[in-house]
Amino acid sequence: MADKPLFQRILVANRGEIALRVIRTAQEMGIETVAVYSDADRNALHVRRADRAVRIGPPAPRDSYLRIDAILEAARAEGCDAVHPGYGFLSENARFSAACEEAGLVFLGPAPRAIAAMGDKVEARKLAAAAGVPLVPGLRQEARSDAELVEQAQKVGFPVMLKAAAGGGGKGIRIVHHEKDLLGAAQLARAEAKSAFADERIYLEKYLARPRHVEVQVMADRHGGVVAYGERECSVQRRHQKLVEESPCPVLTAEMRAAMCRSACDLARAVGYLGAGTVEFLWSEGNYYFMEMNTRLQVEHPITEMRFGVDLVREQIRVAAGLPVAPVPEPRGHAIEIRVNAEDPDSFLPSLGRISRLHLPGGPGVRLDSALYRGLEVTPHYDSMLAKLVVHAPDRAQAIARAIRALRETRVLGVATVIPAALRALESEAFRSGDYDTGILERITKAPPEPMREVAMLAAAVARFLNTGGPRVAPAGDDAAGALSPWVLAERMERLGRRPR
Ligand code: MV4
Repeated sequence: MADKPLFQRILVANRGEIALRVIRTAQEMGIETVAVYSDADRNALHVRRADRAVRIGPPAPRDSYLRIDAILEAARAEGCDAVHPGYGFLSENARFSAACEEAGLVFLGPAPRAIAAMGDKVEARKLAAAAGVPLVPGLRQEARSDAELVEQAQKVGFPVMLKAAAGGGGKGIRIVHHEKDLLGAAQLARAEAKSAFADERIYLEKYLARPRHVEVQVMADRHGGVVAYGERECSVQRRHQKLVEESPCPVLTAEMRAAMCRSACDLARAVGYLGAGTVEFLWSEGNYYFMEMNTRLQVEHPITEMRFGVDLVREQIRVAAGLPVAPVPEPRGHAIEIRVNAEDPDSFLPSLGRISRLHLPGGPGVRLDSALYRGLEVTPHYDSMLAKLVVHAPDRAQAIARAIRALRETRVLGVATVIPAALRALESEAFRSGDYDTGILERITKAPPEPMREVAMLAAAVARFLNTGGPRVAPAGDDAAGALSPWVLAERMERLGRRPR
């Protein structure tokens, strides 16, 4: 006989692949789920897979997935006892966490105070400093006067970076190379911060050239227990949108990893954290510096799950129910995640349309977290991420080979995806060497095309298309015959508005 479930019924306040992800774990734990959906998501998989589903409004997020009142009303009407916020939307909204608790619902995340403290980057910096976590040299406080700003900038030395206290994730940052530009930049930064966040406070840090983005996954329980599940390397990004993440970080020594994990746990303890969180660091020339803490489960959490053999959503549910966090298993092998976004692979601009054909990858060490189905309409209302491909292998080289193999198996027709860009990154010398930084994707994207190779591939594809007389369900094979296989050609023709054959 199974134990009594930890909760009766969880409301999943999200959509897409993360809503499905949460529903899956809840089902395994014998917990019922309630989905919420906007009119755009009537036919979505999260709606079909949940035990129940409640419409909360029109497509625009502010009219649906961001409506605290509508979501709490759905939870009340359906008799829920807990709420999972997923990521994005209301996941880092202190008012939502508070409103859940006030409505007698367990919020599967940290308390409002911890969310608010980490949402304020200046407050987070103060807490981190007090907990002995290394910071980028700079101001401990918000810059209260121009004189203070100039004095601090001179002390840490140019270039410096101005950041909005209420910012994060790349919003409201500015690099200043010369003292003569400092006060002008500060004025602009304040104005920008005021209009974007209704909070004009800014602070100053030494600018680190070509850092890596390395983050630590933590989990905290209600009894003072805090654990870390190693790190994730997230430097393969463009304009603060990550594309590929891996774990472990290829350049971390065991000592550095232990120190980062200890710092992350110290910060979590210092803010009285509960549940899953991520402490982001900048890594530069063998040193690490606190950047910010994200008070949610992150998109890239599956690479941690694969390497540690844990289910982080299960742990979130267990600690929220008052159980102590389970011991952390020994990590094994190497994991890589690729985000499958509906975007043009060159410009990274959103690509909209209906998924007309779909072939999803499988095989050893492959996990696909996806809400994709044939017929899905990709609309401009939500994030462009359609799915996440996650692979796990005994070592890094095998993980890269596996990721490339699985990406080549994947076929999404009807919208453009970033799969070609991800393949370019995985195949690049910079990525293979492990010696890369946050500029990697920009450098690869800017690299001049190889005309002869392009021509050769096109010629091979055209020849094959003419020979076969149309698309076949064929493996992509090698570059010349495969990267532009009949499937890919069919996709291109379809995008030109013509049906092949
Ligand atoms: C920095 C930095 C260099 N030096 N701070 C960008 C997002 C925001 N959370 C902080 N960011 C950065 N802060 C100092 N002192 C470089 C970045 C940065 C970055 C950081 C992580 C991942 C990608 C990035 C891309 C450009 C700049």
